[in-house]
Amino acid sequence: MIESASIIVTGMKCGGCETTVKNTVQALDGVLLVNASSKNDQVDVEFDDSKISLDDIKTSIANAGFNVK
Ligand SMILES: [Cu+2]
Repeated sequence: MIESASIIVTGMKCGGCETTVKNTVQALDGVLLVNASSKNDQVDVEFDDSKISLDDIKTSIANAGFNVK
C-alpha cells in the first residue's frame, strides 16, 4: 500500500542538506516521493510499505547524519 508520512528531521541547515536528504531517501527502493524542508525541519515521504518501512527511511536519514525525531 502507498503510505505518506511527515518525519521531523533536525540538523538540515541549507539547501545542500535538503538535497542530501532527498537524494538519500529517493535512492531507497520503494520510495516514490520525497521532499525535505530545512526551514520546517520536515521530510515528507510517499512510499510503498510492501517494499520499505518508515523505520527504514528514518534510519537512512539518521545514517546520512541528521537527527530524526
Ligand atoms: Cu546544509
